[in-house]
Amino acid sequence: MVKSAPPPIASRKPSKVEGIKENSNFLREPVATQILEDTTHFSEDAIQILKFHGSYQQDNRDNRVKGQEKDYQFMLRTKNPGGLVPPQLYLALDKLADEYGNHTLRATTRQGFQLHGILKKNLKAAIASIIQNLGSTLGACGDINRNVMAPPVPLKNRADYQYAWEYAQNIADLLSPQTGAYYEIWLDGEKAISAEESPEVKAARERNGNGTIVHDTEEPLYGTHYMPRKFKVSVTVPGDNSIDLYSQDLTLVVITDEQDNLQGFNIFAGGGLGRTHNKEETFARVADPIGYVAKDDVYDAVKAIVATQRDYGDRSDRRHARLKYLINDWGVDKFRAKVEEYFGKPLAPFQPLPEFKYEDFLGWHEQGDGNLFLGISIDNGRVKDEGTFQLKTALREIVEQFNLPIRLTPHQNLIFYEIAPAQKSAIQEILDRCGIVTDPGKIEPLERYAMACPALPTCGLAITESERAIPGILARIRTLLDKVGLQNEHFVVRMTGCPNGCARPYMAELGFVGSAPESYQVWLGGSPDQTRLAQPYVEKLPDKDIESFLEPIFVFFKQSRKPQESFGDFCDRLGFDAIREFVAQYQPEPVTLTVEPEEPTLATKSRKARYRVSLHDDLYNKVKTTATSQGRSMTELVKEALDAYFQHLT
Ligand code: SRM
Ligand code: SF4
Repeated sequence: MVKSAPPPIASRKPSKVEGIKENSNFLREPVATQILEDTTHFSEDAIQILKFHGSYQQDNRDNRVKGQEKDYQFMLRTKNPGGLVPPQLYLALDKLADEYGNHTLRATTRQGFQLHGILKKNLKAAIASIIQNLGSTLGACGDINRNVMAPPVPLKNRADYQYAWEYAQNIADLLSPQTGAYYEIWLDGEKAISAEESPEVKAARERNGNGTIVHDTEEPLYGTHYMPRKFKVSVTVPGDNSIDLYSQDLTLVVITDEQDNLQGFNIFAGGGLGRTHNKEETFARVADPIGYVAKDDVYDAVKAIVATQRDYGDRSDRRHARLKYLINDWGVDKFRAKVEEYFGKPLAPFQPLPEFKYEDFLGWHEQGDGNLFLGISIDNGRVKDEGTFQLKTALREIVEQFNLPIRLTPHQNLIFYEIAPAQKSAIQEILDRCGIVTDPGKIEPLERYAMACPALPTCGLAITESERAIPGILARIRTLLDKVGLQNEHFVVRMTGCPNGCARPYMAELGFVGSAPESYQVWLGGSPDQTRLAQPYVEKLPDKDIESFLEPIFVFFKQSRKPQESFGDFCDRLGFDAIREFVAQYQPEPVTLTVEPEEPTLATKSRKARYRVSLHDDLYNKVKTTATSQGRSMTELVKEALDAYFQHLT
């Protein structure tokens, strides 16, 4: 096979960020200079480079006041391959959240933690503390390989799961940036105390492999410009879709023989979800099967894919720069052929796989070696103390007392593992005392399977609320399901405050994507196991109209579903034309509003008078919303409206 030709000179002007990366001296400037300045925020160029160090400049959007400086603060994101958070790191993060952050931690959809609300003057101390406590934020954001995901379930008797953890860590090491900038800036040049990477990985990183390496640079794999855009990898086992594999740039699926020996990996590539409203050329896309690689060649194959995207990904238009667009524009065959040039030989054919399923591993389980694990649900990933709900306290106490490792899940939950059976009751006692439900059967299933991104007030790109809105919206959906006679029904609901898709709404059965203030684009038809892309059904659904919008669809589902068919599968099978047709002819059952006399009269007191008025949903909802917004009762409002009407008549 011929050596790969040098990358083409870009025919179009590179984007501004490409210049910022080139001038950064491998991620040093302008961050290194500006971190020493007594200011509240960084320059635009520094903000771009800071992302590679795992931090975003944000401002508290609740505190914006016209004419005043923004309330600048920083988000820090940790990189935890396979979701592993050692106990020491957890305690450090818990402390940092109180010392410098907003007193919460947020488990992310890629198995990391985020801290919010850190002031610039505290950023260095916070990052240094994370590094000194066995963590890292390097490459958690920016145009580089992001956190490598793997199923969080600690099944010690399943060799394939152990391989997934091992290779998630090794791929993370293989693709980690080599610049000294991170330790120079945040640790004053001290070397970090971190686990030694495997010599096999080190050798693989340095191997040239037909042009996968950029010679004579501090970053042999990335070069001066790093990747055209973020790059996302996961490693999983056949049948386990807890990592949402179809949404990743690159997924490796562990293939073992009958004796559980590792043989190699199936490769999927080209998934990605970010898009922009009203820009058809941007879209969510599911990954394609690419081929199979034997275990000894896996690092070279990963490097070949990274090099293909590095050299041929779009560097002029950042909206078209993800690997999914390259694969979409080229087609899988051309992409595979280019990867094989860098790889130096053909990829083997993709091996047959069972169906992929989603499981959340909540509650108490045996981990396969006599010890236990416990999956704890975290609503939208937010670890906090609030009233009688003391999740942050509970997690801290458990880690302090039992020194347990944590695996963050790709669904914003966490798993404690290596629990000796004798420790179970004491751990349960802490959780009970702190008001944390551990029996998954007792968690409202809509909440259990839902996810929402942070959105307002921290995310600069949010168009609508998400994390703060979803509890109310799920409660309204539950009320509606009860009303139409679907009491025990549940499905996967995911919400984001904008179309970037951080909570992977396009893979949900019901996806809400912020599209205008207080309005959402609604996606229907994803599968309960996240193996199929949903489709957009409406562009702008005002939050207040959720009930009147969903009711006919739920009624149609109830009437026409197959036994056990899920909501997403139903929408996909019937298609939007059939759903729209049903909705158009749907006559809602009238809702009864009880109007009571304001001041009971002697006559009515004795017989408890109640007068009933029937309203259709839209009018009922209008009355309800107006009454709520005015802080008045619905009865009062209806009475006033009727009085006005009769006055008008006379
Ligand atoms: Fe994301 C940008 C939060 C997972 C697609 N994402 C952002 C930023 C940093 C906003 C910004 O650029 O200013 C958000 C910070 C909000 C805040 O206040 O904390 C943000 N993304 C998140 C997290 C925290 C959401 C969560 O609920 O957990 C997730 C962090 C994961 C991690 O630990 O690394 C997160 N983001 C995702 C995912 C899901 C995934 O990776 O599995 C996606 C969709 C998959 C994909 O990448 O295609 C995702 N985030 C984006 C995009 C769109 C990328 C694109 O290709 O168009 C942006 C915007 C961008 O990159 O320009 C973005
Ligand atoms: Fe922000 Fe949009 Fe991501 Fe939500 S989906 S965190 S609003 S970028």
